[in-house]
Amino acid sequence: MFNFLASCDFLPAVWSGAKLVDVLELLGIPMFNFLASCDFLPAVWSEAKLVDVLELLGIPKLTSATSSGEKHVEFVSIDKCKKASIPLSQATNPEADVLLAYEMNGLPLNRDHGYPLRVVVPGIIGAHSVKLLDSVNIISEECEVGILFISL
Ligand SMILES: Nc1nc2c(c(=O)[nH]1)N[C@H]1C(S)=C(S)[C@@H](COP(=O)(O)O)O[C@H]1N2
Ligand SMILES: [Mo]
Repeated sequence: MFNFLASCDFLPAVWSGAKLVDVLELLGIPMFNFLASCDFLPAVWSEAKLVDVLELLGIPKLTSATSSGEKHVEFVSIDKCKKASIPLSQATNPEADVLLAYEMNGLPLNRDHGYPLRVVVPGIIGAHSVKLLDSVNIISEECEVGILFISL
């Protein structure tokens, strides 16, 4: 056991390195301005909630399967390069807050962030948040998260 643990690299690590904040200070970049110019900070979205859109289309809140047995919601990008799916139960759960967003921080989405419309799925890896959204499909089997070609 001792040797096994010693050879693992998924245990908490002790790093040697410089702190980003110190490097920025040395370069004379005040941290506040640096942060203010970043767009990887939490964003404020203008959006429709996917749960409400699905409800308008006849799929009620907290549905885990349709009458014909579909259990997943698939998102496909305009260029067809990107697709991903989430469980229907998540898509129809108001507390899961899955968004169809058209503005970020009060401005229309730029191309990099998915103009004209993108999905935002909180709580799971970004690959599910399909940008440049083209279609939303109700499907039977979970779709493979796919970058079919290099997109953004
Ligand atoms: N159309 C499209 N959507 C996409 C991607 C992509 O390559 N193409 N990348 C995904 C991945 S892997 C991530 S992490 C997020 C990043 O989006 P953001 O940084 O603009 O929020 O977008 C997702 N949506
Ligand atoms: Mo990603």
